[in-house]
Amino acid sequence: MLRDIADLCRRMLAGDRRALARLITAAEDGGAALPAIMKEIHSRTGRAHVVGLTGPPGAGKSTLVWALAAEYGRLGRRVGIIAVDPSSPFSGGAVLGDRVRVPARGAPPGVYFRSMASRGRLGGTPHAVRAAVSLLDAFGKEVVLIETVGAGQSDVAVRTLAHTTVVVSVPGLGDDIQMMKAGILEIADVYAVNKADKEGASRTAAQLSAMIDTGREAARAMGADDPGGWTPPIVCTVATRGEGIPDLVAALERHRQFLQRSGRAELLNRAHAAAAVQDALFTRLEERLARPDVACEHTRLVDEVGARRLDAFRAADLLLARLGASE
Ligand SMILES: Nc1nc2c(ncn2[C@@H]2O[C@H](COP(=O)(O)OP(=O)(O)OP(=O)(O)O)[C@@H](O)[C@H]2O)c(=O)[nH]1
Ligand SMILES: [Mg+2]
Repeated sequence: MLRDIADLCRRMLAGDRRALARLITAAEDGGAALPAIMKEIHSRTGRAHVVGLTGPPGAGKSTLVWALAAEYGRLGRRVGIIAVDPSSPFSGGAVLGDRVRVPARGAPPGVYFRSMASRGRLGGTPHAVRAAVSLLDAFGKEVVLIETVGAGQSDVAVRTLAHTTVVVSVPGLGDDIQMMKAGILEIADVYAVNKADKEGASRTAAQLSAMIDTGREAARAMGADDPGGWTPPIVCTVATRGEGIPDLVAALERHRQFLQRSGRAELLNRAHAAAAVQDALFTRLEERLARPDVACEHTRLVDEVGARRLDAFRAADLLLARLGASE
């Protein structure tokens, strides 16, 4: 199987789309394929501009992603799209009927599209998405767009993959903005106010703008780092008609250039590497904990902690000692 992976990687690197698709599937299946893929391709990655789009269900993220891909295509850029489907019925199930999974007219030429289940993993974006981004990057995609639904942690996790994060909102979402304030608004490098053909787009844009100012003042008052000379632009779009899309692409390009110019690209690259190592470490740990002898000891220690005979940290130390010994 692992020899197959190496062979598929060679074919993918030579431009074979079917090999690319099979590798993403293998990454989704997890197991030993994932490390085998990363071993083959990691050194070939790091070139793509990875853009994460997040926002409330039904905001028009998919439509926007397709419009962006078409615009990048017109500019001669090679684009890959990953749509992370929430597997939880809680986040987005209600708007399923309204979803644009794949537009009827199909992908714009040269665009690779892939939908992936998030599997509801706590902590959001799973390894498979990270691997898929790496695969598209190694395949030669210059821009990778990732759509995640802004209803859980995955939208925050997307930052551990993306260079540029776009938060999509829609007019009249006063309450949602309140909700988003709590977390996801802060992660935006660029704001898109989509459905600008509806009432109240400029009011929503003004609210966002006021919120960015307040957030910055609060951050300054708390002595936080200066955001480094980047003010997140707010772009109004009508994704269904392609309006505002060239402006949005221009904003994404400006952010990419800002990252390069300011040295932040390096810092981001380091942060992404740290997140990848941490994920890999936890995966390895989970794998080892699943070994029958260790799993048995694990259960016993949990019982001990439950019975107040042992505290959780001591149990963890004992387990780690056991893992070291079982190497
Ligand atoms: N009026 C208007 N409708 C839009 C616009 N953009 C998208 N829509 C519509 O909004 C609905 C939802 O669009 P999607 O692109 O599926 O939204 P989404 O954010 O990807 O939705 P989920 O992935 O389900 O969270 C569809 O019926 C789109 O046609 C827009 O700019 N204006
Ligand atoms: Mg969608």
